[in-house]
Amino acid sequence: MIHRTLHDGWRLTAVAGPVPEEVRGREVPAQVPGSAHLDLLAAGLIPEPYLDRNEAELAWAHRTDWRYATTLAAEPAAPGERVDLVFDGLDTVATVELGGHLLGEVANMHRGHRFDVREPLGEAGGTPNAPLELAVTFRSALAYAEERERELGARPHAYIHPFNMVRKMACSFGWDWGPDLQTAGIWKPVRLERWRTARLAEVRPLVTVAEDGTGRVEVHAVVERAGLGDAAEDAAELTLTATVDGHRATATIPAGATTAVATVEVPAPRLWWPAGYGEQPLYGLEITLEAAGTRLDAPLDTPLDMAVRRIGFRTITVDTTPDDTGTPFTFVVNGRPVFAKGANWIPDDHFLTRITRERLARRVDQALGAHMNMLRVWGGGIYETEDFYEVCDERGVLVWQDFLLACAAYPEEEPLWSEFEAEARENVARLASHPSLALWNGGNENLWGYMDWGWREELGESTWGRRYYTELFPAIVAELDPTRAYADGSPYTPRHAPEEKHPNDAHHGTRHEWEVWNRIDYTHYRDHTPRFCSEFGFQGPPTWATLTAWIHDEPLAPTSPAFLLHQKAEDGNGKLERGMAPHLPDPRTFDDWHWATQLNQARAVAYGIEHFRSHWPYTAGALVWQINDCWPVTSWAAVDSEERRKPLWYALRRVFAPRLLTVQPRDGRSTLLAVNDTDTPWRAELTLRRTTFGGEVLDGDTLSLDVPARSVAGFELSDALTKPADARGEVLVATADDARALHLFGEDRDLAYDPGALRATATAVPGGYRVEVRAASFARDVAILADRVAPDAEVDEMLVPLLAGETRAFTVRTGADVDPDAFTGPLVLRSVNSLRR
Ligand code: BMA
Repeated sequence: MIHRTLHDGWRLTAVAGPVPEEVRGREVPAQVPGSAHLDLLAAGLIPEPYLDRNEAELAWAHRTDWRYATTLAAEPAAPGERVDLVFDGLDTVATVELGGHLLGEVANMHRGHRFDVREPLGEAGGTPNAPLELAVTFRSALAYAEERERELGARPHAYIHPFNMVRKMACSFGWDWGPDLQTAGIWKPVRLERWRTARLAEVRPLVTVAEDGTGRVEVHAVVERAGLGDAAEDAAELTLTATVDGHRATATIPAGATTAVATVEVPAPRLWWPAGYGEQPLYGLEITLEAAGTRLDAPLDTPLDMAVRRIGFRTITVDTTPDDTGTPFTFVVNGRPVFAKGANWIPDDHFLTRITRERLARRVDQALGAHMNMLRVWGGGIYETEDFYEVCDERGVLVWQDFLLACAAYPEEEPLWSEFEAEARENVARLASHPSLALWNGGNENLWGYMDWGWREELGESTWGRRYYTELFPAIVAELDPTRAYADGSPYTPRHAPEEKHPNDAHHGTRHEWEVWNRIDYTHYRDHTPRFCSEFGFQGPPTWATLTAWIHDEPLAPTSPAFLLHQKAEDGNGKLERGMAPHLPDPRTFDDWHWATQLNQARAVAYGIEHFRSHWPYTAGALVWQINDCWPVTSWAAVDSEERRKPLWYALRRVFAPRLLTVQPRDGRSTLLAVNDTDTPWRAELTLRRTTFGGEVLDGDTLSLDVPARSVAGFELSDALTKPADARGEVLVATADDARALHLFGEDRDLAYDPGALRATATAVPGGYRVEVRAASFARDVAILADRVAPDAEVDEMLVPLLAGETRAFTVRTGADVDPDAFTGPLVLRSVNSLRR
């Protein structure tokens, strides 16, 4: 097998549609993999799409057709040789031509395409051909989707465009955190493959661990035979060999057959664990395909084809065995139930081809840094890349992968049915080797939409996707990767037909909590105790440096034009205001608004997580909506598009920490819950103090904490601790080791904080600055908004409570040389106290 990548010499032209004068007919150098917007940007023909209101100005591109072309000089196929042109991904509706031969028409960015190009390359032995033109012409995916909609009948979908009619990333067409910039391009590698006799068309390593600890790697291979009518070649007997850690297995593929399984057993391999449970040993797996017996035309040690994977030995199941109260949804890894601490994941840049492995690694490290052990790849994005999965394999982050359907009814008719089948088969096989892949899930909120959002009336007799969730996808997972758990959708109630039971029932399976944020206050997180909360979240603006780099409204305000274009949620600003009003003082300036909305986002989500974790093992997961952003925007993200951590990230690190203290109501009483998500008992002295903001201790208690591994213990608090003399000026503090819980007796907007509580000094240290902050009186959520001083500045800790008399040193890392006092200025050193009442 000879691979030759074809990434050079591409040119791009807009060939049809309402194209602006300066772009019309212009040929520009094109990057492959890449996308049309990025090529025009590089050529200086369009403005930066994410800046200010440029997104709106680029709407013409929705209806543009694009042509990518390059020249290909390649030898004709030799006798007995196959030559294929392989695209790993085309975005999306495309016609592929080589030397004037039409190779095919495609319409699915979530799968690859392979074309036999022997004919266009010319006769073997003939005169070497002149370079041929290789051209890929993309039609407007929107125009195509609208055509399918007219043909198949409209189906309900979120937002304005019928993304449910074409197999293109749903959020390409805009989302409530994403821009409506409809990309087109050769978005994954393209190459020429020359091969003989047979190639590995599919390799699926299914890895399990037997009861006795033996690792088993079943390598399922599908081969494609050259099929050149050469009887000897087609009848060749082939050998499949799989090697792991010096252990080898072979399987024979008899003449005419195209599948085989080689099973390697590895005695007592080291187990792969999620982060927080153990290590992530990875083993190399090599697979070769050889012609059995002697071949005269190839050296013996040259296989026909080969593949390598990195695998890990572990078992992962989801326990959905009904119990007294309903149906759990608990991930079990190597026999151990795991509380899934994590977040939902969206594409990390709207322009997918800019996302590097390094960027993904930094993002996954931020998830780990906040003590997460799971990411859910949401169904409106993509089947994530090898880079993403490898990074998660290495770090022990479990991945829940949605099939790509979100917030819409999907037709079950052609051409969609076959496309869904093809993409599902390809991606289930492609990702099978990854130890981090924990679950295949049918899609996002489609079962719920059908049940609750008026779709049924709108749909009448039309199909809506039911058979994808309940028939096609589970059958494909069972056939191609029976080692993986499958769920019909999120949210969903396991073991029930979609019409039978409410998919968002708190007693069964997964649940999304969106009443909080959309309609009710975040304290209502406590109204439900779900078995697994796979989505919940609250908006906040991006960090100051990100916001001001991309939005230049004068004056900058939540209602200024560019700011509003970067707030995509329905009534987003209204929900921010109403979400904050019961809790924090009304912000008087935009700076205060920015800080207060970020703080309220962190508070809201932390409130939910403390509640969910306190109910382990009944509740077995909390996945925040969302960890990342795909452009600069006000959103639910914890990390913004320029990779800066919002205050929410720091809150997540605290509430997802292995050991957590939290005060929760139990049977009408304030109770301290100690959550121990580690493998050792948590034995510590627990001190409880009710003090005035000024530091006078009014009541106290000391208990000895002894919480078994991976469990939660509750301690009822006495009235003396929980009944304040002056609700406006007292705080209850519980401390054990490095965990601390606070309990206030009112909302911040009503409390008597001292606005002058903090004194701070900053000094330069190697690599940045050290900021020492002392509280004369209780200060809540102390933060240094370092990016306001220098765009690269990052502080080590944020949202720290300081009791009267306490001092805390913060470290700011930055390459900038600034006046240290900048870090203690009124817009940088923040706390709840600094919000004027
Ligand atoms: C859920 C998600 C996304 C959406 C988010 C915030 O519906 O599945 O579709 O972005 O809520 O509204």
